[in-house]
Amino acid sequence: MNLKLFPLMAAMALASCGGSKSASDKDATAADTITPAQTLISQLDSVVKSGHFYFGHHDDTAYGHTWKYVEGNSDVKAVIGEYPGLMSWDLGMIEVDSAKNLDGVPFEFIAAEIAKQNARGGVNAISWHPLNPISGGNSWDVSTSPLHEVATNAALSDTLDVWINRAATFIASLKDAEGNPVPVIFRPWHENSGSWFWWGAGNATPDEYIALWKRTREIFDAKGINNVVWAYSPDKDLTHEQYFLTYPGDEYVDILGTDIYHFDGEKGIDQYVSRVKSQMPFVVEEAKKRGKLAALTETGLESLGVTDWYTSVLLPAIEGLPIAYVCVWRNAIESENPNHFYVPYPGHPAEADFKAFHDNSNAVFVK
Ligand code: BMA
Repeated sequence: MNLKLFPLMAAMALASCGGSKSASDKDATAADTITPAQTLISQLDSVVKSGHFYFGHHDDTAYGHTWKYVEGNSDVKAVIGEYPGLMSWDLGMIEVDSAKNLDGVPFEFIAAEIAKQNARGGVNAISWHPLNPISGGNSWDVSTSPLHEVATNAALSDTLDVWINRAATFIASLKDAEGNPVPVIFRPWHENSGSWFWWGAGNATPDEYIALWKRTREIFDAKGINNVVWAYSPDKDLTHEQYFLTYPGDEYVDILGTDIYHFDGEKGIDQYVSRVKSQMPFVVEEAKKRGKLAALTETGLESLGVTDWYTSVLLPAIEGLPIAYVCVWRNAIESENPNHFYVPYPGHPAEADFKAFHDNSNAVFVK
């Protein structure tokens, strides 16, 4: 399904469909209250109201199973002829002023691809896997727990502020060909209900996590950044209470998300479907009550050993759920990580099913 640009809703309607308030919103006069972020919220909302959802893929145009940095390439496009409606990117390493992110993708390239995807009428989402600010290890280094210390460690607090500022500066710099800000979904501090990241459960109390989120938001707001749609995305197997234990609050969040992956191939089908079906309905319900959007912010089956995964597992799992998008993770290059891919590439046995998913579902792709 390709729906070109969804017509943007009338200016006044935008204000009523969510959009957590930023400092710049508060300062704006009535005539210019429609921020780029609100425009994107409206675009996502229109898709949901029409019964569709954006299909997303991480690092889609950066590299694929057999190629790297080939202008215009995309494994999604190679299989179905269109780009994913949403592209996801990661800021990991921007905090230390690196020119490339943790997977080797240059930030200049990311900025250019974000502009191209925006010009196609597509959407961009940004995650962030920053280093551990005490150990200098990666996001998965939980040998130290920075958030237990940040309130009493001024140097650490300063480092965190500098790091968040660098992420904010990059996002503020995202512009289209005319120099207008490009709105993006920003999904920091994700999967925090698990204990694998230094900001996750076990390494931070709920209060410490919420303080981190607020700190992040305050730094962005102080810079007057108005092109960010904020997504909260804890992981799987959460009760309603657990999901909201670390929720920063309606003022800080625009999208209620969840990351749920499919593990264990054929054997794991029932478990995956039941994980989605036990969590997404209350997420969708709460989003609706709060005037927010909902999304399956990360999902997928690595290697697609279940070759009809898209139509026989994913679609039944999300059936009837009004969600703005579903994003699968990256297709790493074969020579570096042969089994790490989430969309089929040409010649893979899941190709025909992915085409059927494109042709027959309400997933949105872009030309
Ligand atoms: C993980 C894997 C890693 C990657 C990280 C950040 O899920 O794909 O190889 O470095 O995401 O993109």
